[in-house]
Amino acid sequence: MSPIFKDLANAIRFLSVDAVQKANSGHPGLPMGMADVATVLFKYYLRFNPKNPKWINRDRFILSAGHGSMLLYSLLYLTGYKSISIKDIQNFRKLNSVCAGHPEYDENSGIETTTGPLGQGLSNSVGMAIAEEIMKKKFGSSLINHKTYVVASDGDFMEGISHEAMSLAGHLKLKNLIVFFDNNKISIDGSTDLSVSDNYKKRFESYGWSFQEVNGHNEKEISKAIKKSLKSKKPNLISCKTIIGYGSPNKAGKSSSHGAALGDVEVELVRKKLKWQHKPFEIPKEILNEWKEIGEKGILQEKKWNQIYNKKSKKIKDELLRVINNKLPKNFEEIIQDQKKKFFHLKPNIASRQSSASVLERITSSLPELVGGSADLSGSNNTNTKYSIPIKHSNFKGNYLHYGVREHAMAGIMNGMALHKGIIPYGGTFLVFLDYCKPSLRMSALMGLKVIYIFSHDSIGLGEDGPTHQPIEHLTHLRAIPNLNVFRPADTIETLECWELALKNNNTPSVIALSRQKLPFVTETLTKQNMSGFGAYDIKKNGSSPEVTLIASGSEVQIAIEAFNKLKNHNINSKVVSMPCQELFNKQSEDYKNKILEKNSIKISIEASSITGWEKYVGQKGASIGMESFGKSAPIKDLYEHFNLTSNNIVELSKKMLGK
Ligand SMILES: Cc1ncc(C[n+]2csc(CCOP(=O)(O)OP(=O)(O)O)c2C)c(N)n1
Repeated sequence: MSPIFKDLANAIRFLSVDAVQKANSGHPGLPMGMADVATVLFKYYLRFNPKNPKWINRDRFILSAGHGSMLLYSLLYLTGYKSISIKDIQNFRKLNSVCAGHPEYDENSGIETTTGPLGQGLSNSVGMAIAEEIMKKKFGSSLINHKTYVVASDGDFMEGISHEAMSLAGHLKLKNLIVFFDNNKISIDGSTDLSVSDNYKKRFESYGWSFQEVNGHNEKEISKAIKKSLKSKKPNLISCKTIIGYGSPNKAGKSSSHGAALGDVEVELVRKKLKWQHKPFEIPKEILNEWKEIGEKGILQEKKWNQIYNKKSKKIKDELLRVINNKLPKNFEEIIQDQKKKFFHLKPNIASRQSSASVLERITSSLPELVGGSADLSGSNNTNTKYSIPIKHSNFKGNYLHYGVREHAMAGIMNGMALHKGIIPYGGTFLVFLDYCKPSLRMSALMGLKVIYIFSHDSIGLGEDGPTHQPIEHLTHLRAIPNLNVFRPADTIETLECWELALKNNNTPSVIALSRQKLPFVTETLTKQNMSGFGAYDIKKNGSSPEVTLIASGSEVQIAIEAFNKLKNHNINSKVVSMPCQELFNKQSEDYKNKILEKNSIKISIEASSITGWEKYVGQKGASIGMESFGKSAPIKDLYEHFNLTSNNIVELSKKMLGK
């Protein structure tokens, strides 16, 4: 006899309860509450193939409420993903277990994104749904036609990012997005009545979503709602009235089931109440078989899709494979070299944000997978070009997203597009507004995604807008994030090189910090080699053993060069190192680093930013010129004088340090 629906759902409940009990930490409440919804989704609707977690046209399943990770691990194990065995589940939360405390993205595991910081998964799912629409337009609806399903909790919807992301999803009418709201009215502090009284129906309808409410423990109601969503012309919220910790006699409906093991005694009581007589981690054969059959349906689904794919032209097949495997077009190298020559010939004195626009203008038409955007600062970030076509709900053929003033959602959505595959997202705002998107940027780095952040107005050099708009500590913050390349190019050539590096790195996101103000062209020689790829290199050198080494980035390289010339007049041999990327420099050989940092010279760094972090390069005997306070509102020239970011200051300091 086939196991009844409740048995399938209870298999999730008990794997979760027992794994949390064994680890003596974790969150049993959510998996117990959402097991029925997940069972309906996986049993009847979700198109996925556990044998190939990377199948491009699979439906995506995102557990935005990442604390309920055991829900996801149970589903992946039960449906037959190789990545998660019963042993892994027994090792929940142990060192190196794939079943980590919160889901950690791995494209081979079925874990579609890293979640845990509430709200991130929701914004990722919007990015995935956008990516699906864009790719559908490009490759045709016979190849790309999947859904994005999400489980989100009260906490997800309290977070600001959810408002930004859901609003944009409504605006874009992302009909293939289906979000299950685990509406259990419980969060950590107790009842959600303590802190929220939103009318979710009105909230979502005002965004332009379709809203349905169901009993989250009623198979038929859940199924009916999903069926209706599949025909919707709008994004879908299915509010599932659930009981957190469902099945626990003493903890169901209470926050005590949210984030701690239930305890041996209570676990036994749950077993009695749900009539589950099996030992921990033991799933009866017929239940496991039925779950495996649910997973096996996907083999046929993918096979059918492969038949469609195989009938496509070679051009379409190759292009789809190229973009989903993150390979740049064959002529990319040529384009970069050609543009480099052009820049070198022209030697433009333009703001690096304009240089970035020139690079984009050159590469956009050859890189159809590039999808740009800005949080309402397109003209200032110079993120759009004459080849940028806005993406609208009526036209997903475009390559440019107007995110509106939604920096946080922009970053979360870019992560979602990169996770989906097939798209290289870049997006812009002012560097100072990093603070408004940092949680998602951190996730780009943690997941190792190719996401490119264009942060213009990168210093007090932006001038009159004043200290609210002038970044000070931001580069230091960024440089402290592991697996993130922070670029700050000095001129057009370096900007091109930094873009090249960002586009070639498939596992590390990039920030390209760009100036508002004009910068002189400083590159002395045309090289095929990407000099910025060394992180730092000599841009000027006087004599074989300089007494002073000046290290600068971006807009301050010109000041260092000015100082270099003045020092020459004082008979002091110096050199200038341009350091567009500290992270790449840190990875060079000791020999290279020693050569650039000139052991026997005194070292002075100059950057219109916090000096924190520069000690590493200038050493104890060195000095750093930078910002040690907030900026001020004034014309740029006055600001650089006021804050002593001048070549005269460098010269005086050098003389003093050399005792001359
Ligand atoms: C950004 C963020 N802030 C705080 C937390 C800590 N936290 C984890 S779950 C949670 C709220 C729990 O309530 P709910 O989202 O309703 O989940 P449920 O209790 O239903 O499982 C909080 C505050 C977090 N994970 N992410």
